[in-house]
Amino acid sequence: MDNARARPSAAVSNEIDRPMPSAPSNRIWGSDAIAAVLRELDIPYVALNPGASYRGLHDSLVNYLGNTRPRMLLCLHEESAVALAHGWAKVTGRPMGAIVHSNVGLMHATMAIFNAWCDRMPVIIFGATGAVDAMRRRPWIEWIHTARDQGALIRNYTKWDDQPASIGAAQEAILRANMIAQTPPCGPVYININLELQEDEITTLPAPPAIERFAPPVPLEPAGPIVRQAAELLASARRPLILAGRGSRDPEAWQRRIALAEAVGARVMTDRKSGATFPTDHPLHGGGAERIVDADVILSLDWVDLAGTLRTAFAGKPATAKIIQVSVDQYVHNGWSMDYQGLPPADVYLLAEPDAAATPLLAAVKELRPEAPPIPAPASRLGPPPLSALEDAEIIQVPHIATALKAALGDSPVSMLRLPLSWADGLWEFHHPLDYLGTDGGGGIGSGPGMSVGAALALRDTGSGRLPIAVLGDGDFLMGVTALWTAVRNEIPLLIIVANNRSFFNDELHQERVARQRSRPIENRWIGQAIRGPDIDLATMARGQGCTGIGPVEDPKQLVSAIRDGVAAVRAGRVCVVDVHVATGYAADATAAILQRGAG
Ligand SMILES: Cc1ncc(C[n+]2csc(CCOP(=O)(O)OP(=O)(O)O)c2C)c(N)n1
Ligand SMILES: [Mg+2]
Repeated sequence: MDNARARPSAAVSNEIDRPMPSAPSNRIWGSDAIAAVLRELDIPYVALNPGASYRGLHDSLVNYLGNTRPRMLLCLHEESAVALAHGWAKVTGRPMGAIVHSNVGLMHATMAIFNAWCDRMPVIIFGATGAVDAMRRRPWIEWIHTARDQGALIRNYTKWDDQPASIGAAQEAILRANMIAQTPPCGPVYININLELQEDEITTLPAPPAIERFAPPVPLEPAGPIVRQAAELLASARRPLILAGRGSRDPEAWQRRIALAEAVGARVMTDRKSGATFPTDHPLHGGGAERIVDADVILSLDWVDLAGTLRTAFAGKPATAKIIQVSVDQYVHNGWSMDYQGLPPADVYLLAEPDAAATPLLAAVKELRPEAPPIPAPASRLGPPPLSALEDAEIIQVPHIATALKAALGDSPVSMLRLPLSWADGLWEFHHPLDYLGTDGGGGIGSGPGMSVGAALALRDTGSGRLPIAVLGDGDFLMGVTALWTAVRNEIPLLIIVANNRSFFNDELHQERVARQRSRPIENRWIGQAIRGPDIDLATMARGQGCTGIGPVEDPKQLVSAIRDGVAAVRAGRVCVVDVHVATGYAADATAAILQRGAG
């Protein structure tokens, strides 16, 4: 058959990548049995970049399972394949698959795997290797693409990896991977399926495993004296503070956090490294270092880098408040990466998942203090600059993007999939766990586009009714831009606004700081940093992949209409990139945060 004609048109969504049926046959291969477990586990998608090392599995997914449940999402780079799965997990809390070619594909994927690891997100990565039996290796290519211990490449930032030696072991490995990835602290896992296992014919398909007997464990609610101890501290505190760190996207857990804070009148701080965990316009929300210093009891709900936060607030002196730490994070630490951060003091340590701990904590606190203290009057909010600011401005500043988004969107529900380093706190309020998804986890730029596509897919498939918006830096966008093709190909609506300062600007700030320390010209900070001459036309890059591309928008007076057009395009189901040329420079608080503790 003519290959070109056999390919279905991408324009008809239920025809995307639908294979022609295979002739009925009783013959099966090892990779069919492996693919069958993915179906049993209801893994919805596998994001992949192809490679001969897993051609057996690839065939089984297409011709044995018919490319449905799981369905392939072809990516143009392995880093985007894993980033897509990471973005999916950020919304759903569940893993999807990513498949990467033997060693070389895995090497490309490493940065994204590290991001998922640091973000404690479940992702199941499948890989492959050439024949373990050297007699069966094809000359040259299969030798360079075979490694003795491929998992070693990523073992330091995955929770578990395996290279099973039989079909039964492969099935068990997939079940175990699914459990481990989703057991808090969650994280990426890797299964390497060698060529023989995939490509050898088998006589019988093993019986499907009883999936429900291999489900990830439900996080335990802490109980007993330790909960009582924490509740007593909270209930008797005069100035309690909750540091709401990593949390789930579960709206009920969100409500319990609010109830806990209100029950004891605790102030609540949140952190943009993590997704939204508390309403940012709640009267109890907000504050900075002075609030940490002032508090007499601090409850950390898996706050990322509690020790560093305390050390900064107390200028290196010991924290004066009693500290309650609620986290299971130390279960996943290893000695390679320091993503476990500094060692925080803890007067009471609940080794529990924060969302599971909130229920018994709330009950115990209410028993000790049945009358909740009055809620303070709401503080005045910063919010975006008024629309008139766009009339008066000569150049677009990052906060103006918030102004234009507000004007274009009104109150319609959106999810901020990502906000850039230059975005100041308070520009956008979060009222729901899906209002904001946090950052990359590992501080590896280039993840913005891929994670946004995965998150937008999840928002689409779960019928969230939310418009997915990612505001990305130009450096982040450019490193991962080809992920957008996967969104167009699979009809995943997504709005990307690039806060384009034509620079890796975060690092200009670092060069400026060094120049100041050394009394050297700060005027040179842009060299080796500015993405200029030629300036890159991001809208053209977007259009080249089938997106709607708008911009560059340089005139502040044009910003609202450009973003309105972008929103309309996404509402019509498209992927749209609006390239907004913004001034180089960050809001003062964003600059200070970056220089003290922010991006490197
Ligand atoms: C993979 C990777 N390379 C380099 C860095 C160092 N780095 C941190 S932020 C940044 C600049 C990001 O540029 P952009 O996305 O345009 O944001 P801007 O700082 O300009 O607002 C760089 C290069 C990094 N964190 N990760
Ligand atoms: Mg930039």
